[in-house]
Parts: sequence; C-alpha cells; structure tokens
Amino acid sequence: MSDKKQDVIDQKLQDLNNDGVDRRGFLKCMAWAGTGVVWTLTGGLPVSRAFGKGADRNAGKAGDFTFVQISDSHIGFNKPANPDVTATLQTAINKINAMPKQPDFIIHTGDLSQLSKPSEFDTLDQVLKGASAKQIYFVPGEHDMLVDNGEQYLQRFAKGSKGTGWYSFDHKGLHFVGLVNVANLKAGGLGSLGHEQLEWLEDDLKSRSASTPIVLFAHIPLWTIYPDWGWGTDDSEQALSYVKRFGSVTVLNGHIHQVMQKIEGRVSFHTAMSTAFPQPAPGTAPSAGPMKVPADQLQRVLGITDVNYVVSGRSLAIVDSPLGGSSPAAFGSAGGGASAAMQATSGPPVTAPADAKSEIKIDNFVFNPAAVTVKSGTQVTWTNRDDIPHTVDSSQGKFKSPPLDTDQQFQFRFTEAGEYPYFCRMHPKMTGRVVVQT
Ligand SMILES: [Cu+2]
Repeated sequence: MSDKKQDVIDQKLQDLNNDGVDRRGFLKCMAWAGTGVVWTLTGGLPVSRAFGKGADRNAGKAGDFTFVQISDSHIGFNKPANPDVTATLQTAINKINAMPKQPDFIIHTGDLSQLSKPSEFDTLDQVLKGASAKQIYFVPGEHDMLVDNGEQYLQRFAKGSKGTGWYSFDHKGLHFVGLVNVANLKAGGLGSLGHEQLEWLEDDLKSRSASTPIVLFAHIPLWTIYPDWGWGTDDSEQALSYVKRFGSVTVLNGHIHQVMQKIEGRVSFHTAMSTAFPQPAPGTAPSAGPMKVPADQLQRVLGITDVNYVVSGRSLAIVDSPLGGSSPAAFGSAGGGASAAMQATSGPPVTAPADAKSEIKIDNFVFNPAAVTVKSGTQVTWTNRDDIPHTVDSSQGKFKSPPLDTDQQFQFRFTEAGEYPYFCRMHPKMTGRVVVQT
C-alpha cells in the first residue's frame, strides 16, 4: 500500500471515541446521536443526519431515501465470541424496523451463513422475513460458497444474477452494483473479481451518465486494507478505474467485521460491522479470527449501517449503529502482540516420521508446519484448531477437502513423489506444501 493510501485510511473508531474528531480530517461532520455516530462523506455538500431522530432538515424531499447495510451474519457460528448469532441478527432487524423512516431496502454484504448449510440459509431467511423492508439485496461471502460452487446461494439469494452472482439495479436515480469477489480464489491471492465480471462491470457502467451516483457493494473490501490477512481484492483497481469518471461513488464492503473508511477523490469506501462477532483491528492479533469481548459489550461491536441518500447533496451519509449501548466500544488487541505477518511457506521443511503418517495443524490461519516432507505412501492429516472453518485445497486440483469446522480433520494419502502446494479456498493467503519423496 502506498503511503498516500495509508494516509487516507481512517480506521479508528477509538479515535472518534476519544474526542469526536477524526484525526485525519476526512469526516466533514460527526455527531453522537443516541445509538450511533453520523458520518458525512466526500466532496460536494456535506450531509448529516441524526440517527434515531427524524431531525434531518433535508428529510422529506422527493427522491430522498434511506437504505441499510448489514453484513457477516455467519448463521451457524456458535463459538464463544457469540454463541447466539441468530439473536444478534434478530436484534439488528428489530433495530432497523424501529427506524423512524423505514429504509427502502436492505443490502447484505455477505457471509450470510457459516458453512453454507441449507439449515443456516433457512434460519437467515426466517429472521430476514421479519424485516419491514421487504427488498433485500445480497452478495455472497466466502462462507456462502463453500459447497457446490455456491449453487445453493445463487438459487436462494441471487436469482437472475450473472456469473457467480453479480448484478446491478437502479433506485431513485442511483445505480447499485453487487459484485462477487469470493469465487474461484487463487492460492496466495486476495479477493478476486475475475475477467468476466470486470468485462460485465465495464459494460454495465458504460451507458450511465457521469452524474449518476454509483454504489458498489461486495463482500471483501475493494480497497487494500491488510493483505497479510487477505483484506483486499487483487483486481479492484481495474474495477475502480471504471467508476473514475463518476461524480459520486460509494463502496460498501463487509468481511472484516469492523468499521473502516477512506475517501479517495470522489470515491468513498466503507466497511461495516458484523451482526455476529467482531474481529481484531489489522495487525493487533495473531490472526483475523473471531474476537471474544465481554458478553455485556458484544452488542456494541455489532451493528448495522444506515445509509441516507439526499438528492441535493449527491453525497451518501453513512451511519454505523452498534446493536446495543450508546457508543461503539473501543477494543484494541484481541490477544498477544504477535507479529501479524504470517508467511505460511517460510521455515525449513520438516521430515515426517517413518510411520507413514504426518500431522498438520491449522492454527490462527496458518498451516503448521507449513511445509512437510514425507515418504511416498504417507497419509497426511490436517486438523482445524481455529473456531472459523478452513479448507485444504490442492493448488493443482489433486485433492480438495470439504469445509473443516473446528477440530474436524481431512486426510490424504500421497502415493506419488512430487511437490504438492495447497491453500485454503476461503482464505487463499493460507498456503502450505507437501513434498513427497520416493
Ligand atoms: Cu481458511
């Protein structure tokens, strides 16, 4: 990441908490408003609105509307970081239903489920049916495409979409584009849109006038936040080049379970909290896994994003609202000061014992050991010790595990000499290597 980009990243809710002033000066207006903080973004006229008080002086103009972003519900997750993710999703929906001005629609930016199970999708469906906003737009997270190449997700949540689930729609003069950057991820890489989707995007935007406000939404951030944890998209620059000519572009993402935002020219980027569990700030923990916070504070780090569009300003005011409490809590490191840079393939190869078995643990988003050398005929066992699922996928297509939940194992017997690189298809930055000798 360039220094310039680094400069414009505003990531610190903590900073905002301390004195209400964003140190990097990109927030034009900020106000505490009972349940949330009001942020007004980007060039043009600043727009502010007090969340939870219908006191917006622009309210009521024709064309004004509100929509809400929720993200990362992870229905099916049941570990200590949040044993009841269905309840916290329900709280988010209740909160949306209680908004004084009902949103025109809801956008869910992915990771609906934890393991792509039909029962998880069912539960999500049930809870969302209770939303008074009947229109909900989805994009998939990597957790929603764990089996059947995401077929089930597509059938249920993205009917009529293109490719792996991308689409666009217009609403009251704005153009919205849902993008998929979690399909067909490559070993060692970040999120990826892929050639076909990029071509479609270019074509989709071509006929729009430059004055049309554009909203792009996708699961993994379309800006590089922290590549060591896979928090970025390899080909997002290309996608963003297609929106350069537009006067107002808003990019909404999930995946990282915390609020971050930056503004670059006329493009404002924003990530949302999760309705399920928080994740640590980049580099403050050994890995990006679920962060356990005291139970009475959990709802303060979960939330919804309420986006208010006002015609005159051509800006989108984004409000992040924690599910409980009056202000977002400041949480720092979730554990130890371990280095965040994880090079899965570093370190000398380890020779497996001669009993033709080899064990690899998955811990803190790392295959350990990352490289093993075994004799032909050895059975290798991978065990997932994280409370987030992972997979073991051969980079050469020679083996492919199902999603491994906590403590689940995958075994493969290597019968031919050679080198076998592999990775986790959910977290492609996680890589490993098995070397088989005769
Ligand atoms: Cu993984």
